[in-house]
Amino acid sequence: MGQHSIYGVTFECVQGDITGQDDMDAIVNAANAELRTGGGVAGAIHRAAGPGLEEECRSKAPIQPGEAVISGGHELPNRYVIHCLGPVYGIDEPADERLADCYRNAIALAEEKGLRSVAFPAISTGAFGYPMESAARVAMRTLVFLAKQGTSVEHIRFVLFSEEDRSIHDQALGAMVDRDV
Ligand code: AR6
Repeated sequence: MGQHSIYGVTFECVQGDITGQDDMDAIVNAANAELRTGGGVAGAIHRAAGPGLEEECRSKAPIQPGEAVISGGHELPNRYVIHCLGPVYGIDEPADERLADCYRNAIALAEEKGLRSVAFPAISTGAFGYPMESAARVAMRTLVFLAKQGTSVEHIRFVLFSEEDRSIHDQALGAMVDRDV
């Protein structure tokens, strides 16, 4: 529980809403290929950001599974939104690689912009059907590996809707601590 410092990066898992992360430089969107509003995370982010977000994203779409693009935060409290298209479970294969690509590409964009803090939702685990435990393991494995390699991002927060999902992510993170990845 709480925060873990792993290879110099602070990791944490909290229960909450991805649009309420005022102290983070960027939040990540579990986007659709067209980068439009939708249900779940994408709906919440576009509602909170206002219509300017969809407008800015129009020229960047469509994106492929595993890809990430970055936009301004508009009316959100965050400077940037990083939009990731997760794999549709059972369709976009190999699912674990496409999901790992999302996390790798999101961090690469954050590094390009010199961002220090990024908040992620559990990409692909809602409408796209990725089982929560496996998705959490892929996410943590990928991000801890990036931390080990060295990243300018200092703070990574997972924001999960339910306490159960938070606990699943916290356990997946805990399993990576002290493990040689
Ligand atoms: N804050 C944090 N987590 C949330 C929030 C929120 N406001 N809302 C939902 N979740 P999803 P996907 C959780 O469906 O599976 C959209 O319609 C949710 O419980 O947002 O990648 C897009 O338009 C789940 O665990 O993303 C795409 O078409 C997780 O966030 C498609 O869904 C991801 O759920 C993307 O599907």
